[in-house]
Amino acid sequence: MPELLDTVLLTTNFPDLHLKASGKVRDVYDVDAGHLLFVATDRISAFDYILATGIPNKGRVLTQMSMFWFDFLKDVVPNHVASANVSEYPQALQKYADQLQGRSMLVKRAEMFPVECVARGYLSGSGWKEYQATGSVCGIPLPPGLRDSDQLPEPIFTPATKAETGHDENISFDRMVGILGAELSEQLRSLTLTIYKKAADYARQRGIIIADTKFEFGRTAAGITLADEALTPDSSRFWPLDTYAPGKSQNSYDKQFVRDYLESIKWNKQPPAPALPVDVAAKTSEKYVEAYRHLTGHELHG
Ligand code: PZK
Repeated sequence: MPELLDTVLLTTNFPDLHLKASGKVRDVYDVDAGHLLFVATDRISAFDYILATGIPNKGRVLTQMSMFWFDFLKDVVPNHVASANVSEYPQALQKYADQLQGRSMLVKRAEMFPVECVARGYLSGSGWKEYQATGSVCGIPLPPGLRDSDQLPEPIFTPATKAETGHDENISFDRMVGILGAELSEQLRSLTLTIYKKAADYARQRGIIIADTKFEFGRTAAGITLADEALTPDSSRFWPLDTYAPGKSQNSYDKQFVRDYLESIKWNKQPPAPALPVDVAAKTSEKYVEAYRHLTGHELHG
């Protein structure tokens, strides 16, 4: 069987580029007036911390899965991708081709909207907590009697903003309207639900429940544009369909081996975050590659 043998990348190293934004997993660099370089590393976070060990192939899976979804959704929403083929990137980036191949996208600079557009098709996480306390999620009343991880009667839109803590803070649709105005907020809500439904229907037929997902949109010459990563395990909750059983929290498609290991060593969830045993990292890598294969029908290449 052919092996995937790329180098694990924890930290990007582009000494002559300006780092515009850095997340737990992704780094974004300025390129020119119209473009940014978006790079997915192999970092993995669990319980809110970046672990000391990278996951082989994770950055390539995230990038190529986003590219799959951007193409899948291209007739519904324009996206920010200019190219993911390094040979088409500007000359100044060619010396980094080895670091960039397969894990990066040259993207069009967008004017980003400062609201995260979350769609939820199932009750989980902060949504489940809020529902237990209030019967609503982000001000949307839900029927009584729902259990942890139940499918909702209809997917809901639950916007959020980046709080000072770096955590996302759920906001009401009315607060979103206060930030972006009614017309744009309604367009983003409608678009978010349309693309979540289309993607989640497709994924469920291929054995993966996308319980919820976060989109980031901005404005480009093409109009409202889907940016960032899209519909990856890092921006979504992926659950394996074959073991789905509401009434309890679900196993994570991708991170379950990591969470189980961290629980087994009774890490106090304070820094420094531990390293992972090689077998835990390898099995986790296989889950990302498997998710890519299930969704796309293709092996992760190169
Ligand atoms: C942009 N982020 C979020 C934070 C990341 C990403 N096409 C674009 N145009 C302008 N700005 C952005 C994008 C995109 N995508 C997105 N920050 C800037 C973010 C941290 C790490 F990878």
